[in-house]
Amino acid sequence: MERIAICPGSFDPVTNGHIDIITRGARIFDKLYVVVLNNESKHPLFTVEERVYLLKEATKGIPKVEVDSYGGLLVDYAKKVGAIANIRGLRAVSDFEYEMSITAMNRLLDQQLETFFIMTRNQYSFLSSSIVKEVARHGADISELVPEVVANALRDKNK
Ligand code: COD
Repeated sequence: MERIAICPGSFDPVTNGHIDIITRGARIFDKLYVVVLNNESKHPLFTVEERVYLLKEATKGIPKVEVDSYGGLLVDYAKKVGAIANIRGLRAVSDFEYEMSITAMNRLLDQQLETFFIMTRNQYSFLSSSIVKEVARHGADISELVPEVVANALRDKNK
């Protein structure tokens, strides 16, 4: 049986921290669906279509990865693609509380789906989409923090 996982997020936009989690997650499973979902508490800079495009470009070279988007619940998407696992990244203690609450909610909605956490690499522990957007808005060099296609897209947005 194929072991399928999902890696959900806002990905607004995808950063090198996300790419690291996606690469490491894809090594463990037979197939990894990276899926752009809606986070009610965030106001995205990029449209869903733009985020999917950037993710597709940035994950081109990573085997077993497919990029998608979904307008509903994470657990429903997992069922739709036959996933047994949900991969999330952890940076700091500050991520933990939030991750605990969404993991508990997802477990309430679906007892079968298991959530796995992959610890960030040291060099990405401070990295978030919000920080990247903020510094890019002020014209700082973000080329070490995001895939090239994202750096270009941010430059275009801030023109
Ligand atoms: N290093 C390691 N991991 C990282 C890094 C980094 N530098 N940066 C981000 N990550 C991890 C995050 O911890 C997260 O696990 C993942 O990458 C994606 O991050 P984001 O910020 O793009 O995505 P989120 O946290 O906004 O995603 C939230 C969801 C969209 C998954 C959530 O809102 C959701 O499930 N929405 C659908 C509706 C639903 O089902 N709701 C019920 C559950 S609350």
